[in-house]
Amino acid sequence: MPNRITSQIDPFSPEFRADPYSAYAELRSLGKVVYLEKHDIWCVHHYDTCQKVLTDYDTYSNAGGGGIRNYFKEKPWRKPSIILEVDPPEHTRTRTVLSRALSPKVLRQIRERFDADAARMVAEVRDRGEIEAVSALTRAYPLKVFPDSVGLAEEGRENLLIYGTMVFGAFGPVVPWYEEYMETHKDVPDWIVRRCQRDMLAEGGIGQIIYGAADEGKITEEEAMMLVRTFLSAGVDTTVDSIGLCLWALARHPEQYAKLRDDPTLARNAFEEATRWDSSSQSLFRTTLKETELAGQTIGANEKVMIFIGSAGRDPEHFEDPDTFDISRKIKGQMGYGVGIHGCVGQMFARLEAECFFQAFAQQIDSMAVTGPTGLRMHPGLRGLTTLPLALTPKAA
Ligand code: OVM
Repeated sequence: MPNRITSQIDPFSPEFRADPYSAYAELRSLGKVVYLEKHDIWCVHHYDTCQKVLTDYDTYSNAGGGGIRNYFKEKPWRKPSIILEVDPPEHTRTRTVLSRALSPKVLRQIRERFDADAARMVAEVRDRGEIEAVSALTRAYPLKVFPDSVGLAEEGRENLLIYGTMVFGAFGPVVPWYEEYMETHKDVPDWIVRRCQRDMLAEGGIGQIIYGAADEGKITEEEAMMLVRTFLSAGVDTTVDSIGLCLWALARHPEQYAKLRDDPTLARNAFEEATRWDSSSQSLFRTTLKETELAGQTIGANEKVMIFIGSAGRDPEHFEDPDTFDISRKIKGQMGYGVGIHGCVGQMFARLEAECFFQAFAQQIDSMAVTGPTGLRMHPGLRGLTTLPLALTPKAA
């Protein structure tokens, strides 16, 4: 193909994952649309083109699958999601049901429990000196409050994390570790689907709100099960990783954490800034339904496009001084949750969850320091930490 801009950058390589931001800067300097030869896919990495691709659903389809694998050519690993992996008009009905289940009214009722759980979990570690913050806090807290809100029993919740790795691992190319992982945990998908049934979900939870929509005839019983599956697929690892990355960012910027400590009401904005600066969701995929032109580049039909929303957050054409992490920045339209009709349906839930957590943290912790090497998880769908050794200094009682 003539005149196309190509790159050898491999977004699934360990080097890229260790430092995606210098790769993004290189891609942004190459041009608006780049062909990644290693994987035979197109990519966009500026704020404006990311937004363009994500909002033009007539051209850039979700039915081709949420990851690099093209469902128009290959069989999906599980039944495709009935909200993420469909286009309008099918998408509209299921999206409406999920939005209602996560409405402001529902969230207002959940807030109190988020606050209480966050305060309790921070109190449990505040005097311990040194902690491993992922297991003690940033994994433990979402793994408690999210399934509680859905109405899931306590037993076997660690399966949610295993399933999350299966779901987000499937976004990348097939690699040996993934195939082994799928084999080792082959009973987990059935466990998940069982938990999505009506009789497994506690009264008063958001799982039952979904089944309420089935009672009203808005969706079928089977669709209700599939929408609860969406909660269990997309609701845990995403927040584990984004809360973890935010805590890590704060720990590495003591002057920013001091602002939060002195004014815990900054918690929500701090999380918004962390989501712009280092989002757990770095990239999304679309599949072209027809030949199209984007920023002067012709893209054929049935091609995969990788959208680097993690790069959009660092685009100097949209954000002033984008590499600076500043929790009091006025942030407009950061794209860490995506944008358009497929923009994260749980984003208000995620923000609330994080706000309660960082508020509780800032109320109890005076300062913190990273005391050892951190680990980055290496599966392709999400960026996040495996370990974060932290020394905590509590506020004076
Ligand atoms: C779903 C699903 C799974 C993974 C991610 C996602 C980011 C949705 O099962 O619907 O949205």
